[in-house]
Amino acid sequence: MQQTMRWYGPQDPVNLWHIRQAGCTGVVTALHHIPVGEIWTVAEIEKRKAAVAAAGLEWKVIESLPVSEDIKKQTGDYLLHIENYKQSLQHIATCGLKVVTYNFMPILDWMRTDIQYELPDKSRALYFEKSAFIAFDLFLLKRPGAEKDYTPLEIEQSRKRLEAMTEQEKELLYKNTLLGLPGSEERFTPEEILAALKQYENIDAPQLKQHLFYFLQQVVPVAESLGLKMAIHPDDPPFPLLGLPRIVSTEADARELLEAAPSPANGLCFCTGSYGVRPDNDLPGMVKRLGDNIHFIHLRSTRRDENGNFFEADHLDGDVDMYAVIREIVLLQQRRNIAIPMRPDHGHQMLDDLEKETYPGYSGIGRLRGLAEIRGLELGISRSLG
Ligand code: DNO
Repeated sequence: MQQTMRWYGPQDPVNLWHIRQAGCTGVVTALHHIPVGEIWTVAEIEKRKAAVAAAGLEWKVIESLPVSEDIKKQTGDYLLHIENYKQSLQHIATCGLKVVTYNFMPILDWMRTDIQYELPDKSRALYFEKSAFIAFDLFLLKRPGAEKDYTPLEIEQSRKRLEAMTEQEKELLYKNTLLGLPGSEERFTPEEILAALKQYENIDAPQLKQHLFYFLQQVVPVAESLGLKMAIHPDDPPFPLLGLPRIVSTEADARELLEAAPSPANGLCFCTGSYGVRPDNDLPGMVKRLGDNIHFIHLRSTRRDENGNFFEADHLDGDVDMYAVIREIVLLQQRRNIAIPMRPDHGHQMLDDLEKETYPGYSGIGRLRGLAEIRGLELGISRSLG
């Protein structure tokens, strides 16, 4: 695999030299300052490319060229936004970049209830606690109609969970869940999120899928003609939240979206941390079966419990069989005769990370540990396979 780390840009406390010292040859980054729906200009792309090159690194993957809410809902300016998206792809290709990641999750990207969950060794991880999330939805956000999404037992457990929380803990839960888009410090206000949720009232999963397929049918031929590869990130976590449809959670979902616009340019960002939360996703099998369309890889593992909670485990621990996944990736790369770009997705806050303020999940040392372990595992597997 081509080893990279995510870099949020010049203000990221984990700088390009740190990333290079971790053993990466490239980075994954995006122009977070350009509003979603607008065109990425050649000048702005070149500027970021030059900043990366100045540290002896290469900009390997765009993560993300975001898809606007209008495109997801097919409202307002969506046709203009699709044209702008095509224009951005053109500029990206002009600058020599090859892989573009995006997602189709309504309103929110990833969701956790705790971004500083303390593990027994006192390092910190991201955590999704089901009762806390339900408590947030029912009693803090007070989403209209939320009760019908939960069983009486779940509601009872979440009420107890809320009663056990201090005011400060409630405040923190609120902040964590409304974190919004990665790369921005902005959070939604409750009024904003309730208004945004209301707009999805009449969009169910089949409808949202049609919107995704339309988007792909518009954009994929352009990407193909430009020699670009698109890579859709799965839902994180891979199940519906806040009554919103989630449509990229399983192997069947992935297959369906690939079939909606068949092309080598229509591909996946294979995120083991997201797909791996569901026990019914067979990750090594997915690499084997969908491998031709995997253009980017996020490696991370989660550990779930019987109550529907999960935390981000060490990269080689948790529920993901990382050995089996990487073995399939090595075989895939041999078959396709390529090295697929990867990044260690997230990492714990550990050692000096604990004193620093970094983007949630994007600590320097925690990711370095994950990357080092994965790199060793890949080398060992490649050598033993010959
Ligand atoms: C979280 C990331 C996601 C991902 C987007 C891609 O840490 O993996 O936010 O970047 O979903 O569009």
